[in-house]
Amino acid sequence: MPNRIPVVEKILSANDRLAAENRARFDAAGVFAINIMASPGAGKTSLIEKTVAALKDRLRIGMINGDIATSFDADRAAAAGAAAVQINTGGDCHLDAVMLQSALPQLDLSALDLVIVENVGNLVCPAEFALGTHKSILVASIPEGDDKPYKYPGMYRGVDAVVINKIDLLPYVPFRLDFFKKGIEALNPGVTQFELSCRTGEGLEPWLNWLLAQA
Ligand SMILES: Nc1nc2c(ncn2[C@@H]2O[C@H](COP(=O)(O)OP(=O)(O)OP(=O)(O)O)[C@@H](O)[C@H]2O)c(=O)[nH]1
Ligand SMILES: [Mg+2]
Repeated sequence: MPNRIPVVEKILSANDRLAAENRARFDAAGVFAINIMASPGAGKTSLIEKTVAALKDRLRIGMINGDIATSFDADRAAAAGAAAVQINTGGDCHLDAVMLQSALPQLDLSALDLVIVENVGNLVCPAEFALGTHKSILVASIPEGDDKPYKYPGMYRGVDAVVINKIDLLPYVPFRLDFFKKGIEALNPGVTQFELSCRTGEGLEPWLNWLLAQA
């Protein structure tokens, strides 16, 4: 009997294959796409509103919002000046590549430079599903508490940038910024970080400049 050489082939999951197709569509259209993830209420839509308002004269921006129900956030992004599409997951706690794929035909990618995807508010599941976007951004916020990197490591590990929002609340909420950042550093060394307030506008400039440079 001949010796057998086992060939271990990495078989892409169905989601990863579809994510690659989404990426190819973005690339073919020359669109830079980001996936914004966070716990509920961290300020994903607020950050998108501020970003669209600040950059809409320089970039043509589309937004795809994933929520279990309502179109509130897509309406907010549209009011800020983005071409906005709503995906209602009907209970699913995250977006996946097939949901994004089915939403893409509703956006004219050839008329856009930047697509911002707002994922479902959740600090666990969205990290596990690639969408095909170029960068993943995690929005953290002061009222969530400074222990979150330690308790939700999967989310902090895989992202390209962390936005720490609601710094205007630092005087009112116990939050050890150094402890929080130490946790991020342990999971994702050297990851790009921003400290800002969507409410006051403080710290938004470095985030906008980074995004412009990426896009
Ligand atoms: N104090 C303060 N409040 C903020 C800031 N950014 C957002 N908020 C408030 O936080 C709440 C949630 O903001 P959203 O932008 O809706 O948060 P989200 O992450 O999109 O929420 P979901 O989509 O429901 O998960 C709103 O009441 C915002 O006004 C900030 O920088 N400072
Ligand atoms: Mg939102």
